[in-house]
Amino acid sequence: DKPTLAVVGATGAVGTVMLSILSERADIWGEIRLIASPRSAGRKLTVRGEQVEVIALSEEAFEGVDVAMFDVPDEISARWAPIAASKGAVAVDNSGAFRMDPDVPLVVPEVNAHAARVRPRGIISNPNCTTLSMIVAMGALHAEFGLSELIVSSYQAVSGAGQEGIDALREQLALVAGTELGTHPGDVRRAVGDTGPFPAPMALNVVPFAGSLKEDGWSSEELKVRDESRKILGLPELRVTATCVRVPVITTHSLAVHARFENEVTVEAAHEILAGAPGVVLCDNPAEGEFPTPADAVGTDPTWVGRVRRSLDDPRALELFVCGDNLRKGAALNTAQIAEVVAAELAGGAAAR
Ligand code: 11C
Repeated sequence: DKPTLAVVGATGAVGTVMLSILSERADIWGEIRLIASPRSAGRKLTVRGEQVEVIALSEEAFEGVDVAMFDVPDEISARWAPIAASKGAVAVDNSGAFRMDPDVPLVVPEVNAHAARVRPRGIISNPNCTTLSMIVAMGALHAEFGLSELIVSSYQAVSGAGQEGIDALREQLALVAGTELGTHPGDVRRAVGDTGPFPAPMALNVVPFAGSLKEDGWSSEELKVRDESRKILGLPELRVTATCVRVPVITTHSLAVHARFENEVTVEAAHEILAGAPGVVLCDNPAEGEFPTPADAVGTDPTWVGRVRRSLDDPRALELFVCGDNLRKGAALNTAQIAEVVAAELAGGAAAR
């Protein structure tokens, strides 16, 4: 029998992408049950070409579920993922609620699929979209050269803040389009008024802050990039510094990466590794204007890598630029891939019994 999958948070920005990804990928699931808040119950959504009615989140909703994906805020996951697990489902959670729990693996199938097998709480976490947008490429380079330090700056899309973020940027762009705004201090801020989920206008701007403020001036996003990269790569002492910046892009996060390794590196060797790495596309021919941009990468699955250079002052370091769709590999796709790893394991176990 094919396993039963539950999608919790089916109506959100990531949930919507999840339904289209489930409709595109190999059809390994039996029932796909759509779960959301009571407010959305009764709505009909399309998955695998069929209309499915959304049911309200409740304990009973997890009866008979083998794998339950959660694309909901941290506090909803914190409460409901353990309930799904107690009902016998493997919970694959895309929130920040469990990522750093030592009893919850943090999985990127191209990098550490093996970690998904050990899940004492019945929960597997999906990383933050900023970490995910670079980690497949960094995992491939680490396997060859041995990573010792990461210094990254992110260029994060507004959809990282959900549908509210997308709506805010679209409204702001409509307000500034065709004007002379962006030439005097504060003119964009005054024209835009309410900045929605962001601490400053997103139109005609870049904002050096994402997430919430933590100790010593760091943002939650910056700490997540550090903590999660260490856990996924199995390098608890890895030196990581991140500066997370929001840019006026709808979807697809980018990162400028300075990566230092144990061994000397060459661009040729890095190109060869990246060109052969599953889940990575090398797009690096600046002479022909070829490098990744969010406008080209959006809606695609891979991590796009370009601008690969050896640091001028350090033969052990590479500079590169990566782009990854934050709603696909950064969220829904990676969750779907983890769920597929679990489904394959469950099928193997059933056969063995
Ligand atoms: C952003 N990366 O771009 C965030 C959104 O921990 O899953 C995802 C937050 C998280 O705003």
